[in-house]
Amino acid sequence: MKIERAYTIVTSPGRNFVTLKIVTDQGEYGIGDATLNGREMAVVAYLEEHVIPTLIGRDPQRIEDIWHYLYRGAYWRRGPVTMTAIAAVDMALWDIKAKLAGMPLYQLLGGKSRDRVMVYGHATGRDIDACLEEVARHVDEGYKAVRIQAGVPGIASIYGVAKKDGEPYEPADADLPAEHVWSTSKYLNHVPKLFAAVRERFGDDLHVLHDVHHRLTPIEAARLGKDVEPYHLFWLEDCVPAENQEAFGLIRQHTTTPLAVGEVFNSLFDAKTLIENQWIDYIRTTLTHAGGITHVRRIADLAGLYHVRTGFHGPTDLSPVCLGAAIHFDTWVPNFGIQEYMPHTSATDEVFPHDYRFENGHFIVGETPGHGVDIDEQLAKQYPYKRASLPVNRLEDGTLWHW
Ligand code: EZ4
Ligand code: CO
Repeated sequence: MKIERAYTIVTSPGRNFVTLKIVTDQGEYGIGDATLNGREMAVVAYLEEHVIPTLIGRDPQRIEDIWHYLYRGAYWRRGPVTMTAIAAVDMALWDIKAKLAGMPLYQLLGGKSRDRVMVYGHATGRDIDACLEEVARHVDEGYKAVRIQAGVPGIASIYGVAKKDGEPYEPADADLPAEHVWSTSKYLNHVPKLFAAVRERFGDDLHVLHDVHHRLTPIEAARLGKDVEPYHLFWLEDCVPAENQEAFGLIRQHTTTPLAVGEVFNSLFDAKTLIENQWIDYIRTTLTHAGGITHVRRIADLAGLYHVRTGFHGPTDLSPVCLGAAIHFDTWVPNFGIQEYMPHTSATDEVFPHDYRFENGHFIVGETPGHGVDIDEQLAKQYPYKRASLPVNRLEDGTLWHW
């Protein structure tokens, strides 16, 4: 069996998605998600110019060999563009292998470790009261876990909170980056009040999460972790940027609030020190941004040795292809923690037909051979690519900060 063709499909049903389709000489095909939010066309160029020409004629069943060919063989290792491109190939090849076996992907990985996959949804509001209403809506919809982000008095716009209620908080169509202004002190004073109000209204059982989006220094993160300890967070996410993995050692000495990190990681080596020192509790790196199933399962296996569990990134800037494959992985992986879930627009769901389903705060994996997600290429053509940028952040004095 040989790979006969491979090509990228770029579509924007609400936001940009890059999909790689690999077709064999026997007519079977697989698809992989190659979406790197805000840098989509860099991955398309990498795939088209440097990856696809090397795939033609190879045996699609040799996933491991192709992975190492693309990783070692590039000479230039790691990096989000490279690892997203490799991930798309890997995901498409696992899709093909599972289809050839006539099995849903989770069976090839080792079968079910659980019947359903707990997810967390996003509750956001411009102030605490609006936020509590959003939490209540999620509880009514069956969610057992909710990420909670509220506007902070004195800060005009903040990560995770839309300008108007009901709108997406990340503009998917900003041609050039918007600029936000950030105040650490106002934020640090406000967040404990938010979680006090959440526990007061919803009691102890709801799992609550919070994303700092890399905005603090280690000692500030240590303070926040301590201040929210009474409210028992499921996790505090990305409390500092993690290029310096040792920073987490300092935070860990100060707080028992569980720590999650890794949505921007692209390699095991981004997480190795964090995991081996038991400085984190959840690793967020999902399939699309870190070399696909082949690499992320190595991360998960290392994590498992140190009681670190998975909590995959699942925003709407990853396509249903990534989410579907992730749900298979979540169903299998022994050290599963939780799966992030931001519902895609109905236009996105129509372009990417899939067999996973949301039920009572959990995902239920599908039984279709492969990863269970397809792409309607005709429909995809109706949604042309449009350049989109994430915002940037500045401190009140103008210093460029982490967004
Ligand atoms: O800002 O995926 O936890 N989720 C997040 C996301 C990220 C986007 C960046 O592309 O932090 O909303
Ligand atoms: Co995040």
